[in-house]
Formats: sequence, structure tokens, C-alpha cells
Amino acid sequence: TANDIDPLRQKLIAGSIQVQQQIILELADLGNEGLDVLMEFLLKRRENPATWIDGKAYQVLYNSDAPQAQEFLQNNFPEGIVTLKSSCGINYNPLQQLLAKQDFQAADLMTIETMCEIAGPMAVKRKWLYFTDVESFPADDLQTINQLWIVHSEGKFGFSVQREIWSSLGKNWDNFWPKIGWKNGNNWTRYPNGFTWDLTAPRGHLPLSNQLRGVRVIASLFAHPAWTK
Ligand code: UYC
Repeated sequence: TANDIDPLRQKLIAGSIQVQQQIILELADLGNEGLDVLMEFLLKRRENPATWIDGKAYQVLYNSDAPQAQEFLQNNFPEGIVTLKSSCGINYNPLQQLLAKQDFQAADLMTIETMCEIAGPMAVKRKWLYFTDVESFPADDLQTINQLWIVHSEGKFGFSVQREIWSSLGKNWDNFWPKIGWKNGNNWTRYPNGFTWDLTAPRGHLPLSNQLRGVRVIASLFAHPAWTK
């Protein structure tokens, strides 16, 4: 009833991030009334850049089979809650959808493929990037990919998250790999089954970049102006 829902609505608006996360989960179990509160919450916050709390609320609606949730999203957020800006005409809605579904493995693959697409037909054919490709990436596109990962991963995944961890470790690669679960002792994590494709992964675990050809690509990604401007 409205009496039960009202305190939740208040806490959702005013609570700490941890409280908000908890309330979103509770509302998800309350049927249509709970979904209504989540819709109202998203609409109220839409003028501000999306955070991972908006991502949680959005995911509940996105993954709900209630027709009014689907209709609401179609009418108000047909492309999700992250602004999908691109300087090279790429449609990020498919990536947005995989992340909203929390299909992190498919999203990771799509991220690699999309970055090859940004780099051009040679990279698409090769299926991997040169560090020089990354240097000339548009900031808009990197920021869009990064925001999508952050907003749909409770702030755990994304290039800027990885960059921050690497920075906090004095930019030491040997300390960075085990920290994000890419290496254990002397052993590189094996692609794909060694990696953790859900939110139990260490912070910064995704998206992946293959280190087979050295650190220059990821180093160039971390040096990109997209993260500092
Ligand atoms: N792989 O080990 N990786 C591949 C990673 C390495 C290797 C793809 C990440 C180390 C080979 C992705 C790590 C290494 C293939 C990643 C990792 C290695 C492959 C698919 C931890 C051996 C190709 C996309 C650093 C010592 C064939 C792509 C195969 C693929 C990611 C081997 C995303 C983060 C140094 C031989 N690895 N990769 O770019 O086996 O090929 O699938 O990084």
C-alpha cells in the first residue's frame, strides 16, 4: 500500500548510496508499485549525469517483464540513461543493452570490436588495436564506452576505473595486473574462462585488453586526454 511505499520513496531520494542500492532491490520485489517509484526516481534525476545508482534503477525496469516498465523506458529512455555521444557515427545502444542485461562477457567482446571499428577497417580485419590507433580515438566515444561500463557495474568497471587504480599503484604494471585479477603469481589469467564475468570480480577487472602484444595499447589508453579533460 501507499503507506508501506512512502518511507521507501523517501529513503530512495535522501539515503546514502548504500541505502539507495538496498531500497532499489526492495522496490524490485514489490511489483507494480515498486516499479512506479523507480520510474519516478529516474525521471526526477534525468537532468543530471547518470550514476551507477540510476543504472541499478534502470536495470530493474529494463529486466522487468512488466509492460508498463517497458513502455516507460521506450517513451522516456529509448537509448538508456547514458548520453550516447559519438564523433564517428557509432550507435552505442547495443552495448548499452548488453550492459543493462549485465551480460558482461558479451559486452566486453562488443567493446573490443567497437574499438576496432573506431580505429577503421584495418583494425576490424586484424581484430586488435595498435597504440597509435588509440591515440587518435575521439574523446567522446571513449567517454561514452567508459560511462556505460561505470553506470552498469556499480562503478566497478571501466577504463577510467582501471586508470585510477594503476595511478594509485604508482603506474606500476606488475602491481596492477594482480590487483585487477589479470595475473595470479606468475600466471596470466586465461581468456575467457579464467576471468570473472560478474560483479564479484575485483574492481577494474573489466573491460579486458589483451596484453599479448605488450602494454603500449593500454598505456596509450590511460594516457588519453579523454580522462583528464
Ligand atoms: N588475456 O591473458 N590471449 C585474448 C587477456 C595475454 C592470448 C582476448 C587479458 C597474456 C592468446 C582477450 C589477459 C597471454 C589469445 C584477452 C590475458 C595472452 C588471447 C580476445 C591478462 C599469454 C588469442 C581478443 C593480461 C601469456 C587466441 C583478442 C585465444 C586472446 C585478454 C594470450 C580479450 C586481459 C599475456 C594467445 N586475450 N594474452 O585481443 O587463445 O585477441 O583466444 O594478455
